[in-house]
Amino acid sequence: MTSTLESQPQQREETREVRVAVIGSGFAGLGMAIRMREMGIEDFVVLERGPDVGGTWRDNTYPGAACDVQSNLYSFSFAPNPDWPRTYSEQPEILAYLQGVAARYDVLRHHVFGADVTGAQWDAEARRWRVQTSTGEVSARVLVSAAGALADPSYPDIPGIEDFAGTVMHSARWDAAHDLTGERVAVIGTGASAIQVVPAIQPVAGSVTVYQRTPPWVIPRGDRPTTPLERRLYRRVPGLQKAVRGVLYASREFLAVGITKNPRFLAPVQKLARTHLERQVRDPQVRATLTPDYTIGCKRILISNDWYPAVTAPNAEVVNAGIAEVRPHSVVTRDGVERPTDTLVLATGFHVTDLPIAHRITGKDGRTLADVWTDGMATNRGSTVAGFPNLFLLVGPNVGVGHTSMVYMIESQVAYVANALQAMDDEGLVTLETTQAAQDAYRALIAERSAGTVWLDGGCGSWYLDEHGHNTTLWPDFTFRFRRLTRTLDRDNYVGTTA
Ligand code: N01
Repeated sequence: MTSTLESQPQQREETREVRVAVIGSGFAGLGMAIRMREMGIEDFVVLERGPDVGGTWRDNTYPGAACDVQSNLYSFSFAPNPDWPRTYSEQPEILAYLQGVAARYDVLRHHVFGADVTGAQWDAEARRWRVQTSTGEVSARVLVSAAGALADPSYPDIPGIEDFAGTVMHSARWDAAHDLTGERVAVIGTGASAIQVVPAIQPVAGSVTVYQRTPPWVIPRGDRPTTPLERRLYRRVPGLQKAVRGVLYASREFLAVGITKNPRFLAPVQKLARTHLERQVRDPQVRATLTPDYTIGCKRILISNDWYPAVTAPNAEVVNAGIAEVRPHSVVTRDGVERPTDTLVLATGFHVTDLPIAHRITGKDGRTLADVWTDGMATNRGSTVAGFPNLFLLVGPNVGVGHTSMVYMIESQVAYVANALQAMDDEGLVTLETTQAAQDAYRALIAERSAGTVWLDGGCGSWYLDEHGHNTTLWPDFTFRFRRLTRTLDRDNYVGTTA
């Protein structure tokens, strides 16, 4: 489905006016679009830089890409899918699910694909957001950024990497046309993406060398195909699937106790991970290389049954000497060893604490979000920022979760933004802006709850923490507490103006 903006990108000169512009069409942008339609709001546009919906699930097509949260939980609560083929779905099924939801809830006609948002400024006179995109300009009363935290790949700054003569692929920008059969592949990184891609490519590659900076803790993956009986039952008795979802939610929330309250409660999980490693890796030296020296949960807990078998296969090797440089046909480690290499796979993560979209959104006083966040990302409820009227962030600062489904957090935030839109309607408000005091109080709450979490005390460095060592990415508590905080609009924390 196309829109005027999309179909006439060159000819269009006038600015399209909408009530709400949403940036991004992943889980968050779609959830927001669906919710607005439910509220009777049709005057909105979703600006999506890619060619399709799906966000990270459209972009991450590397072999083995899958979700490490069960699909019965990692899906919209209002759109259960009785037909998930596996308990933990793979990327193509999740993308198909999102495409199906977008079609079913009829939000595609609100989309402009190929619309990369290059800038957005608050126009104080018009009291609107002026949004520039690669397909034209939009003027919106309200701007919702659902651009995602795992949207922009982070490329490592390794000497010589730009002169590498072979193929270089980031895990989030996979080139499916490139055949790895028989190649000498170097994988940089051992995070959630690497532990999925390595087992998928190791059987076909000539060799795989994994350059590890920090070993991850890995626990078994309880994945299995769903049975026809299960699927039939879910179709006939939707309440059953809902109950399963509830059980999954509750069991995962137990992890929040250890992660955010007292890391001692993580001891059994760490024991499980250690046993998993010991069972799958016999060689004591390799085992030592693969054993983390920090508390489990400090970095994301990874789940895999085939990571250890893959990295200990005869054609694989884990190297933790550190990369000194990349040469046109090889990788050289700090111990002086040079390994001939055909393809470099960069499983090196994303820009999370330095969100690129933050450089593009300019508030009331002419400063961008990045400018006002130089000493760390701060918001009210992960959703609004003082000095940025009528701007809402989805999957913004301190909304991330490592132990459960991001979709739960997204739905909490979407409800919050919906309440804000409703309040604007009810009170006839033209602008709504959170106060600095509310933002400071929320920041203090995040700092207080982050103290004692395994992310700060677990003995590791991670992208969860910003350059000042503060947690600006994850929600440091039970997720139901975030839902409670965002269930209604904290109206006292906002200043509204009428026409
Ligand atoms: O990225 P990461 P990811 N030289 O940042 C290493 C989600 N996700 O794409 O740990 C050498 O976690 C870095 O080393 P270190 C999920 O939220 C979900 O894997 O910093 N190495 C690390 O090992 C996840 O948390 C699923 O020492 C360098 C790796 O690269 C998030 O995406 C699946 C380096 C980066 O790990 C990101 O995961 C996949 C350098 N210069 C991803 N720079 C699901 O299943 C970085 N590294 C839902």
